[in-house]
Amino acid sequence: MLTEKEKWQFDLHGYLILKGAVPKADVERMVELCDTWHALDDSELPPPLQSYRDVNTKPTTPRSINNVPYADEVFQRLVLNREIMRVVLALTGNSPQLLSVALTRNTKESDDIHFHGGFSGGIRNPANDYQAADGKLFATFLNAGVSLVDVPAGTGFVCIPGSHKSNFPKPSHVNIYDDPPTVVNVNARAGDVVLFTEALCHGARRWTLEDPRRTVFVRYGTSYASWSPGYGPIEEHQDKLSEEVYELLQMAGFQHRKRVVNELLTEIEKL
Ligand SMILES: O=C(O)CCC(=O)C(=O)O
Repeated sequence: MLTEKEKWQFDLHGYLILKGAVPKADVERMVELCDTWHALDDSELPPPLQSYRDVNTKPTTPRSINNVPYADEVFQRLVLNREIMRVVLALTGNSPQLLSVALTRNTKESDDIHFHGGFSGGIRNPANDYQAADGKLFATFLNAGVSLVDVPAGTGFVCIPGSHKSNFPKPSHVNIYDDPPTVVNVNARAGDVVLFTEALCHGARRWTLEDPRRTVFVRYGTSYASWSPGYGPIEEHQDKLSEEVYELLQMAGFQHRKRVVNELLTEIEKL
């Protein structure tokens, strides 16, 4: 499922770039929906869409609209994207759970996002863990950052490569505007995916273009290590989801193999 080179890269850096993983037509549709919904107040969004933070009280926090797969099938296709799922299945030992899908917009006025993730006081958090052994990688909390626009150098996603394995606290002077090799700024193009473990220390530089940055952050965990009671399908809106997406959103025991996983594995093996 992962090539030897991908395993080496992910283990070394804590992220992979999946170039052109999302079809152009889907990217265009997601941009259209992003612009439509972000023009609305929270009270006007089609249920169960909801902002992560209220724009009226936090106007400079980049606004993320959650639950978007319930409102359009393009996001249901995205969460089952074969390239993304090829990596997610390999990293979760074929036991994934879709945790959240956030359609995010950053403008020139949006705050930058300081480093978070990475070293958490020396104790590994089982809900945000990373390990490698026996030729396999394992991560319990993943984020697929799907870029819907071209991101120029100097803006957007930044991380400290390798920090997912760090055992020492980051010096306080290291910040998101530092240079390589400590800090790397990933310049994705529209349709590219930056897939990283949330154990990686990461953040985002301020957006500098007039045209907003639009990104979908699709978060996955292991189906048996969910750490928030807020996760799982929203039962009263179940009819808006395909069976596959509904099952992907569900918690499941360690030994339970989801049907959607078997379907994906069969399809991926044919590729
Ligand atoms: O905007 C970005 O690329 C970073 C987002 C981020 O920090 C997060 O999703 O936790």
